[in-house]
Amino acid sequence: CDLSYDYVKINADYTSLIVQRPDGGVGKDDRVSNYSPAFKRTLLAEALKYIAAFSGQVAVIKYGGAAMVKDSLKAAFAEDVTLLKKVGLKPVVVHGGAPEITRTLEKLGERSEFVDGMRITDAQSLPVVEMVLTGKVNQELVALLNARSAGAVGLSGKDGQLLRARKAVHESGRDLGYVGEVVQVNTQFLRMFLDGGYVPVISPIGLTDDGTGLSINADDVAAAIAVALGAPKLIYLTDVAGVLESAPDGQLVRQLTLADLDRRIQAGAITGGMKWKAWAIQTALRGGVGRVHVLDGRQPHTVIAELFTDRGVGSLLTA
Ligand code: X2W
Repeated sequence: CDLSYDYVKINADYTSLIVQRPDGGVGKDDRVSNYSPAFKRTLLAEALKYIAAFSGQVAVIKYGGAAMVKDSLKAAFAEDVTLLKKVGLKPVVVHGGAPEITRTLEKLGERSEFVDGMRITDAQSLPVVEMVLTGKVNQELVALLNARSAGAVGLSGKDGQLLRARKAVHESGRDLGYVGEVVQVNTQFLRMFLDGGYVPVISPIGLTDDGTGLSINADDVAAAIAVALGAPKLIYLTDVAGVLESAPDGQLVRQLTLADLDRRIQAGAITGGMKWKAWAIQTALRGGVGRVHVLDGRQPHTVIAELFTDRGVGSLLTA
């Protein structure tokens, strides 16, 4: 069933799909009633097989990009996370928020400068970064999840010393300001929520030993948490279809290994924001995370479509 538009939801009567057309309009597709019983059985059998296999597993999900901007995509993401939790997985959500930080800083008359995807963060901008991430983005997502009774708990890396951090040093020697890297994840604290049936929603702010807050790239935080928890799964929602043969619009690479990824990085085939993500993925795979999924966050419900079907919808990376 290859629909040329975004699937939104099945009608209450289960005979049609509410769909979003490429022009953004919402319409109805009655073809669903024509899908063969064999197709429906196959899809259901696939989904149930994966649901059974994943029960009890931790899945760390990095939420970012377009999925954080458009209301319908935000709602679809919240539905997916809630569903994962309800079928027995233990989702941990790490969110970004770089575009919103940039916009807020601009309103305050500050321009953002990035070095290798890291925002140079001075003493004036750090409270703005925290305000947007922990105060706004985090709490909005917690509210969306809990409107669906997901049991979401908003945390920054400061809470319970969840993310112990140190100042990051850039290879060029350039001072990035209040930018950090993860030194240690308090997994005991996180497990407390997971064991209690809650969904941790984490803002990427770390804390140094002397109590200084540091801003950390959210892709890195997601990888560090997945490694520390021994999570079998790490999922990145991005603004591209997945890993592509060639940027920006090459064929989607459905499966690749860590060695393939290493080769692509060395060949300079991975550029822009994806470079940072690629390093985080290397860290995760080397750290024992079994499967890393790179998904298109511009489409609704890619998380469940990837996890619960044989073919998946994005790129799957394994060690
Ligand atoms: C990031 C934190 C947010 C983030 C920043 O200030 O933008 C650093 O760059 P995305 O949306 O996942 O990029 N921190 C040091 O990583 O957001």
